[in-house]
Amino acid sequence: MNLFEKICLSHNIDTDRDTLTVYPDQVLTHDGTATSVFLQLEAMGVKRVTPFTVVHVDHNTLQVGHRNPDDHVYLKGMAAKMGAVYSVPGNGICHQVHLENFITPGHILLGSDSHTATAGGLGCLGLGSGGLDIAMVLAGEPYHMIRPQIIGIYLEGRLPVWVTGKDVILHLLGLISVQGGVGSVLEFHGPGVRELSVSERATICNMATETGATSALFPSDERSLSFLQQFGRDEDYEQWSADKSAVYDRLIEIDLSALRPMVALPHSPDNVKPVEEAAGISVAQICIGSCTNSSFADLAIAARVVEGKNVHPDTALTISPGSRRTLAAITKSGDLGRLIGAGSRLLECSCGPCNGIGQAPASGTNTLRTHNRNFRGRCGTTDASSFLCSAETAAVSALTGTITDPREWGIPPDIESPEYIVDFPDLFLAPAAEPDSIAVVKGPNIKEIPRGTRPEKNFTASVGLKLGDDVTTDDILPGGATMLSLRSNVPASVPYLFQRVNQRFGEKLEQLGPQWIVVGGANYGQGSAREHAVMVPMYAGLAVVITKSFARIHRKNLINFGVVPLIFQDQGDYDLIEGGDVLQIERFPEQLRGGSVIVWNETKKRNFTALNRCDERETDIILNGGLLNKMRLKYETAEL
Ligand code: MIC
Ligand code: SF4
Repeated sequence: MNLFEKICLSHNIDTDRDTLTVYPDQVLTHDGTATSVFLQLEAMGVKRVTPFTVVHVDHNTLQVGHRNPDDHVYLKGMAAKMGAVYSVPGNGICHQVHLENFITPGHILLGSDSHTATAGGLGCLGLGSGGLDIAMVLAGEPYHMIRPQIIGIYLEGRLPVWVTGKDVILHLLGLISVQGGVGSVLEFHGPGVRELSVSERATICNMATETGATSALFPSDERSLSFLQQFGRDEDYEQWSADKSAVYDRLIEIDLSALRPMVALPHSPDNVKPVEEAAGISVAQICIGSCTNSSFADLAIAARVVEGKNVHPDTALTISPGSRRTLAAITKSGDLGRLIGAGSRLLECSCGPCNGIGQAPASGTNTLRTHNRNFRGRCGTTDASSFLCSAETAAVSALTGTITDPREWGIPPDIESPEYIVDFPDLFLAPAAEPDSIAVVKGPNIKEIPRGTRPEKNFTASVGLKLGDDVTTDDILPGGATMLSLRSNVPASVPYLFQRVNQRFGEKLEQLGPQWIVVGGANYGQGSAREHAVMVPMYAGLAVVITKSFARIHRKNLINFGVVPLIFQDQGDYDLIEGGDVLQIERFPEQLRGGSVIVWNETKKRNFTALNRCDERETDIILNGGLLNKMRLKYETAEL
C-alpha cells in the first residue's frame, strides 16, 4: 500500500469508492475564513463543534478600523462557546503554528485554507476546503472528496549546497505546471526523503497546492521525531510510510543532486527558471516569510547571510516569522539581531505581504518573495511583478539588490538546530468550561451568510463574463487588506468582484439582471480555498459556471452554494460562445439529474451540450439551492 491508502485504511475510508467519506481527526480554520464557518453553524443551529478544532488569527491582524478586531472578538467568543481552541493574533501563521503544535503523523487534518497540505511534511494528510465543508465537519458530518490519483514522487540523491526544498517544489511546478497535480495526491518517497528537513518537506507539501493537487504526503521518520521532540511532542510521533512495494498511479523521479536554485517569474508559480538565468533583475523589495518559508531554518540562514553587511539601499527586506515560537528561537540564537542589524524590517508573525496585507511594493517595481503565489496583483500593486524563491536566494539577493544566485555567496554558513523553548507560553485559549456563560459579540460589519436558490425550471440568463484558462480565486474576488476585512460582510464585497480581470465589471453587473453566467477555460478557480469567491458572486446573481475544467476546492464551493458547475462536452464549444450571449436551459433540474444538459445559445442560435459531473449527493445539494438550505432543517430540529 502507498501511504495515502494506509492513512485511509486507518480511518475506515473505503478507497474503492469514487467519492471518499472522511471523518478528519482535526480541523484548522483562520480569521479569513472562520467567521463564515461560525455564521454558517449559527444558521444551521449547531451548538458544539466536533472534532478538535483550532481557530487561528493570522490573516487579518492589520487593524486599521473596527472590522478585523470585531471579527477577532466574534471568533474568540464563538470558539469559547462552541468548543474550539482559539490561537490569538501574534501566535503566527496557521500552517506553521499547526505544524509546531498540533500536526500528528497519520492524522487527517481538514482546513479552510488551500495550503492545509503543509501538514504532509509530518506525514499527516492535510485537506484544504471551503468554509461550508468545514462547518459540516464541525457539525459532525463527514467530508466528501473525489478519490484522488496517487502520484508517486521518487526522490533520490542529495541536494547540492544552496539548493533547498523550495527549489524542489519550484522544479516540480516547472515540470508538471499549475494543472499537473489536479485530482491527485503527491506522495514523496525514496532515499532522498531523509535528506530533507521537516521544514523543507512542509514547504514542498505547502506548494504542492500550486500544482492543483488535492494534497501531498511525506513519510514520518527519525527527522519527524526530532522535529516533534524540539517542541516537546515526542509522544505524538508514529512512524508512517508506504510499503516498499507500494503502487502509484504515476511515477515521477527527481534526482535531488541535479537541482539548482530556482525562481518563479511573474505571474504564475509554474513559470520557473534556474536563478542563474534570471540573475541581475533588480528588486525593490524582498519578503521572507509566509507559510511556505518562515521556519527557523529560513530565518536563520537569511540572518547568517546578511550578518555584518547592509541590505542594498534600493531594496527593502521584510521578515515575517512563521510563529511566535520561531520568533523567540531566532531571538535566542541571535539571528533576529543579525537581521535587524543588516537593516531588515521586522513584521508581525502573520501572513502579511503574502496576500497583499500590507507591504504592497511601489508601482511598476519587482518584488522577490519566499511565498507560494505570485499571481498578478496579489502583492497589492497591480503593475508590480512578483518573483518566488527560497530564503537563501532572497537573502543573498537582498545584499545585491538584484536577483542573485546564492551559490555566489561562498560556503554556506552553518546553522545549528534551533532551540525552541518547550514550555513557551503560546497563547491558545481553551474552550470555555461553561459555554452558556459566554455572550458572543457581533460587530456591525458581521452580516448574515447569503443562501443560494434552487435552479429554475426553465432557465435564461446571459454570459456576464467569458474568461480564459487558470482563472484564480484572486481574479474572482481579490485578497488583500481591504477585501479581507470584508470577509464577514458579503454584500459589501460585491463591488470588488472580478476587478482583477475587468475593472468595469461593477457597471456591467447592473445590466446583467437577477441571474448571470460565467464561462471559463481550464482549471477555473485555482488558488485559494475562499468560499467568498462563490458566496459573493452568488449573492450578486451568478447561477451557472460553464468551463473546460474546475479547480477542486472552487468546484466544491460552487456546489455548496447552489451555483451549477458545468463542463463543455466538446471543448470547441468554448470558442463559439461570447460574453453577452443569452443562454437558455429547459427543464434544468431534470437535465441536471440526467448528467448532460442541452444549452440553447439564443444569441448564436445554436445548441451545445454541457456535462453535470456532480455525483448524486452533489446534484441533490444543487437542487436544494445549496448545503445551507439542505442542512438547516436537520440541525434546527435536532436535539443538541
Ligand atoms: C491565500 O493564500 O490565498 C489565503 C488567503 O490563505 C487563502 C484563504 C483565504 O482566502 O482566506 C487560501 O489559500 O485558501
Ligand atoms: Fe497566509 Fe499566504 Fe499562507 Fe495564505 S499562502 S495562509 S495568505 S501565508
